[in-house]
Amino acid sequence: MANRHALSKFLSFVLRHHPEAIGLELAADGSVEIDALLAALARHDKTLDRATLEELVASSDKQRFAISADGTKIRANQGHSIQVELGLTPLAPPAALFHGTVARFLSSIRANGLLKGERHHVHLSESREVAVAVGSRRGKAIVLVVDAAGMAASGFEFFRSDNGVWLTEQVPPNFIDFAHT
Ligand code: HQG
Repeated sequence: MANRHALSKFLSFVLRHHPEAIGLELAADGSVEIDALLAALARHDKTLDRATLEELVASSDKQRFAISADGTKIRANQGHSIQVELGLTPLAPPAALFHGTVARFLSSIRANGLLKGERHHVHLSESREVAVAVGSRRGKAIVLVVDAAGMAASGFEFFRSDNGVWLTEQVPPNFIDFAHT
C-alpha cells in the first residue's frame, strides 16, 4: 500500500475496531505480534515491511500506535471500540480540559453530558487548539470547557493515553461550560 494515510487508517481500523477483518486476534492489552500483523496484512493484499511500519508509527501525527519496548508487538494507544485493557493508571487532570464538537450535538450534550458512544472513553484535550481540530472533523467546531478539577474532586477518574489524550468515562452536563456555544 503506497498511501501512508490510507495505511494508517487501515491500521487503526484493524487495531482498534476489527482485527478479525484480517484474521487477527489481539491480546488482552490490545497488542499483537508485529510478525503476525505483517503476515496477516500480506495475506490481505496489503504487503508492508517492518521498516515501513516502524516509520509509520514514528511519524503518525497523533502517535496513534505504540511498539513494545522489545520491538515485537504493536497496539493502538487509544480509541478502541473493542474491549481492551490499556492498563492506564488514574491521574489527576489539569483544572480544565477541552472537548471539540459541533452544534447539532449540543442539545443532547446539554441534556446528557458527554457520552463515550462507540469508544471506551470520552476524549478530552489539554489544549483548545486540539479540540478545535477534533470538532472540525464534523463541521464548524464548538469547544466545550470541562471542569476536570471539579469532576476529580467529585470522584470521577481521569486517564491519559500514551499519546496525550485525556480520557474519562463520561462528563455530566453540570461540569460543562456552555458559555461560548
Ligand atoms: C459527540 C479522533 C450527542 C462528541 C479525534 C463527538 C479525537 C455527543 C461525537 C478522537 C454526546 C463522538 C475522539 C451526546 C458526545 N449527545 N453527541 N451526549 N456526547 N457527543 O469520534 O471526541 O483520529 O467518538 O462531541 O482526533 O470526536 O481517531 O469522539 O462529536 O482525538 O485518532 O459525539 O478521535 O482521533 O465522536 O474524537 P468520537 P471525538 P483519531
